[in-house]
Amino acid sequence: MDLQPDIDPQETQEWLDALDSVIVNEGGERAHFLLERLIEKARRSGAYLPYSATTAYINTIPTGKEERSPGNNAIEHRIRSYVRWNAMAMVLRANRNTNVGGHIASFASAATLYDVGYNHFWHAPCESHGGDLVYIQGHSSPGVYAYAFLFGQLSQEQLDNFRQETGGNGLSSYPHPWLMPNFWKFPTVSMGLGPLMAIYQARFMKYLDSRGLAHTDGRKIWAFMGDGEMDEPESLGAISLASRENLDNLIFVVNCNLQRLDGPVRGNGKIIQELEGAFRGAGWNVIKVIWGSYWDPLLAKDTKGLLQKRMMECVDGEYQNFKARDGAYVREHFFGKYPELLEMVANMSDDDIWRLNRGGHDPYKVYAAYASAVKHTGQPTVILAKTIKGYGMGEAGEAQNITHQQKKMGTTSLKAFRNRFGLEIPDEKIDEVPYLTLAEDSAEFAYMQERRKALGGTFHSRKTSAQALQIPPLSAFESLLKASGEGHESSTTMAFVRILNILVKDKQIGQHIVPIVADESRTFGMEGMFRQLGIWSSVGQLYTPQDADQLMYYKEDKHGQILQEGINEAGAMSSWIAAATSYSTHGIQMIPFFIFYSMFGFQRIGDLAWAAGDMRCRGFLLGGTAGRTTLNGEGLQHEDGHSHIVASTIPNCVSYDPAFAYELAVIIQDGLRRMYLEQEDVYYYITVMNENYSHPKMPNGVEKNILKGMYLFNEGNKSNNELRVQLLGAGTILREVIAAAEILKREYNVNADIWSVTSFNELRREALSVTRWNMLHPDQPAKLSHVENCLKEREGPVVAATDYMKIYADQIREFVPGKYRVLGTDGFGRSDTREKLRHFFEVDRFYITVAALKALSENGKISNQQIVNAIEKYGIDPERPNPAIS
Ligand SMILES: Cc1ncc(C[n+]2csc(CCOP(=O)(O)OP(=O)(O)O)c2C)c(N)n1
Ligand SMILES: [Mg+2]
Repeated sequence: MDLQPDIDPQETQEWLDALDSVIVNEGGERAHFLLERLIEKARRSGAYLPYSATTAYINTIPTGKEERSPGNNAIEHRIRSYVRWNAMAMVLRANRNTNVGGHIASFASAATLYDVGYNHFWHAPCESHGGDLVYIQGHSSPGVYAYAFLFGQLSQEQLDNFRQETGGNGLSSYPHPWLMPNFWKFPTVSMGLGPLMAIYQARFMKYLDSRGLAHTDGRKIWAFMGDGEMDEPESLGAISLASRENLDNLIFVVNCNLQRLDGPVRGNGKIIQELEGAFRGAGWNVIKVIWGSYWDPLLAKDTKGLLQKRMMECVDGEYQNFKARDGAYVREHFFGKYPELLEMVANMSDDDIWRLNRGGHDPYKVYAAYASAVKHTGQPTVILAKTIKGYGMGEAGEAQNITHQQKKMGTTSLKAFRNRFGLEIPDEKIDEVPYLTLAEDSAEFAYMQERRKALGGTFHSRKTSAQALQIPPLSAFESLLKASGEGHESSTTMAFVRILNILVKDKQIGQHIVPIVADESRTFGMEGMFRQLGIWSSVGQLYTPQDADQLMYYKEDKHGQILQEGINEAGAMSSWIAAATSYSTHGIQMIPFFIFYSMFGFQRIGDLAWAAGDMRCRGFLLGGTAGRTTLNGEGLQHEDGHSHIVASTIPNCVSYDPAFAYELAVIIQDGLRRMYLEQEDVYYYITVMNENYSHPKMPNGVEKNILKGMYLFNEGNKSNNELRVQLLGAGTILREVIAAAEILKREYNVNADIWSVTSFNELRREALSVTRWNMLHPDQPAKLSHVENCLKEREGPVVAATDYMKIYADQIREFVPGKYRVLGTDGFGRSDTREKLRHFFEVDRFYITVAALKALSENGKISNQQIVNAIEKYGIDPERPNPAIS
């Protein structure tokens, strides 16, 4: 907002003098109060004063209010310079012989931001402190490795194996707990996920605390991110939740180096001002760290505000350009705009002007910002630190548009880098780009050790397990293992809610259960849990709920157990991730169950689900109202026929599509055992449906095969001279398979063995691993996969039908002996009754019957005329359009 020109400077000065006197005599807070009153008065009197969420383009913390670092700045500078060099060296060395990539410029701009944290702020978990959690910006990883190397945590061999992991002892390109489980905690390199997950992590810490499960007081979440990264909707999408929930345990540090990959972030504007407005408007505490200490004397001289004006009017594209040039250029193009400013710097050399530093490179300014952030209460804090991308790279990339991708530096640039940071590397060695180490008896090494000791020890480490939980036996779910009985029809979603009810009441693990919903509790029939468990709220319930007089009223509670995330799948998933990694970050295993509309699961938040695998999450995801034809009325955007296919792409996600209540009970009980007793790093995706039907009693001895993915549900009549087929069904479509078996028997004298396939995904994984073993062990007796074991002695062609795309059942084709036909629901969903949808998508009992007859005819057992007759009899139009593309 541009103000009018000053029409009466004398009057202005009187007001400013009055304000000065208040600040000096009564303090800044009083001045703030008076200004607020003046603004309010002006507004009430009719003046138009638009709201402005931004402040001048200067540091938020005035020089006089900066808390001084107690550290030894000379030593810290040397350590930081070593880290800078080594971070650059590892990338250059890795790319000499291989072409594995890596980034220099990002960490070069962020080195001070990390260094001040390591030396003064970030606690490792120890007796007196639960430990801070730091989300490192993904492609700044070389700097983290370089620090850990200097500290003595990583070896030179590991550094030389940067991005070369397959031989072991390598370092992953970015933070990946899957690849470095003792080192990295948070996968952040998919931009936007770090900020989002950090917010929910901070909130989950408060949840654990208020439920009395962990003491998280004093622990902070620090999340580092790039200014370009802030364009991801995920980065800013949850910031209002952070302020609404008063997450004063959360600190964002946005490294505003003004550049992203291709060029400037806001060449024509100012990213720091834009972010200041967004965060302040959302209710955050904003600390801008724009200018370094060398600017302080100039700003002190700027009594007329002309320097500030110039600072404000200059756009980021220019600021970037200045730092790719030199002092003379800055004099001419920055100060040169106004003669008074040129005068201001007249007695400074070009080198002096070049030395005018940016806030994010000034350890004093960074320290002051961090010190202020950790003390701030009632709000989350964002630190907007202005830096230079590729700082120190000189002509090889500093502040240049190409810098992000630069992985090579010539001798001249290396020498300039060395000289700039005062490193002692002889000229003849420079081209080797040797790693710099600290002698164990050096002051720097001792300083690093002392600093970390004072902050609880080695910073980069990750816990891989916590105390095992005592898991209820399958008999705890006895009511689900019995037949539901005629007239007691229910859905697998209802079965799930019953299981959840049993679990929350369990004496051993009940408190560890975290039910998570994204505003769909009523959809899944879980509203009874509101009253019983309470919805967690940091402030309790400040109102009388509308349904207070009802048994199952909407109860919010400080000690509530349910996380009701609103219409926010990404946020709910982030909460789930925080809970699912609680064993590692908080030393207590939590058991999250996130139930969501399956269509808005993997498809919507697939990248978080992938990160959850990387992060070694343990927990349950429930895709509710699943199945393309089972969710009948909701149509194209809701009917999911592919979430299992996406789930199968995540290596440690175990997925099931159960049909009956007892299958669900067996799967969840075993999941609990694997994840919380054995502490396997897997997570579960289970689809549950909303179709009501009666559930049979669990056949004897099928538990193991339910878990393997396939078991014999019903064996057809054994008769040598009759025809036979093998029918495979999954989820609700198993019931169509059962009906088809009856038709086949009744009308065509075909006997069918019926198999319930709880997971085609698990079947394929197991079969592939058997095939692999057989290939690598040709001299040993071949093993058989579970699919082969089930079907090898069975007679007749095999027909499978599911409520998912055909490729779901198709994936075991290689292991099915003989002829194999699959039916599935390829295509866009649409609204109608289940019956009509199943007919439309060609997965109902009649199509299964026709598919079986066709398979038998190809084996020469049934005449084509019989199939033609069947098609006609079931009202199938052979010329109808293919539903997969209609
Ligand atoms: C979701 C996603 N999209 C794209 C990328 C590729 N990428 C890696 S770094 C980068 C630029 C980052 O710029 P910025 O956030 O400003 O970080 P800086 O390197 O400048 O610190 C991009 C586009 C990614 N990692 N994640
Ligand atoms: Mg950037």
